[in-house]
Amino acid sequence: IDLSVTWLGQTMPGCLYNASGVWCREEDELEALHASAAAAVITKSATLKPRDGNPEPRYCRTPLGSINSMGLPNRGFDYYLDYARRYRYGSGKPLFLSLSGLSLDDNCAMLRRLAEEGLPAVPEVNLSCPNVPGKPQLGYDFAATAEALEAFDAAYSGLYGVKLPPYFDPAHFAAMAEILNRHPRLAFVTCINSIGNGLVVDIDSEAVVIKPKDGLGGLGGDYVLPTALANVREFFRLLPGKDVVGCGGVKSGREAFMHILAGARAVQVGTCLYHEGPGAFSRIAGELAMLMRVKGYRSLDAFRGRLRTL
Ligand code: RRO
Repeated sequence: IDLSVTWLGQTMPGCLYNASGVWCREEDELEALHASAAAAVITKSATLKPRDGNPEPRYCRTPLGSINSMGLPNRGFDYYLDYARRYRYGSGKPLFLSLSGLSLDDNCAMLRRLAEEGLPAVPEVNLSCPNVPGKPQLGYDFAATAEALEAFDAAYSGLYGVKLPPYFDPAHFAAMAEILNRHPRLAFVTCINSIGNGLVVDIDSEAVVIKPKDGLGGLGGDYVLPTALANVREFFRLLPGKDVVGCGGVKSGREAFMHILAGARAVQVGTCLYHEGPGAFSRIAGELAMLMRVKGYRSLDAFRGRLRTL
């Protein structure tokens, strides 16, 4: 069974890697991902300057997934750029750099720095952080997203991707797709970031479970799988010639299969990785290969995007 994926002008050894934010803030975590069965590595969303993030508790596991309001804690762009300079690209595992500037200027400054270095690392610009108080998610402001993509094109000359928030209405899928399709070097979209500003309530304490924003935070895990699949399938249909990376609710080979059937080129793992650690990648890849064997599929191309309708 062949789980390899060819995209962005290269072939990676599998289809699974981490969702940005999980197991990727520190170099030792990134190295553990690289040493695992993950097929690629993406760094924690970087801001120009290092950030401590929001007050704790800011992450909570729940029976159906997770809620977080980390608030973009990260080592700052220079730290991840330095990691990218030393990264072993020859391993065949691509390195993605997630960028989440606090302003359009910051995002463009990071993209220009990356372009100057001429590294093979690929930027995934995060248009969907739900957790910085006072900063709305860029991906829900269509005019601002259109303006941002124009500026990214001017700042960066290579292929790049964006991390999108979940959308919930066909009119929004269509409007965002029309904007994304104006940009040929926008090679992929990652769907989805966490479902923003959910509220988890603990009955015993009669309280919220995380401190920032009076308990509001981004949902991940089982809560988000159907929303993630809808976003993957709709953008797969609406963005011909671009790739869709599936992210949301993947905890076994079954959900990875669903994402690929819906059109995903590659699949990211967030909440499950947070709870299980990098050993999750070999387990999920083995389960996916077993499911494919039972179904008679020998490659991902044999079923990608072939989801049937009734
Ligand atoms: O750091 C965070 O709070 C965070 C970010 Br930047 C993001 O994009 N998605 C998320 O769930 N948390």
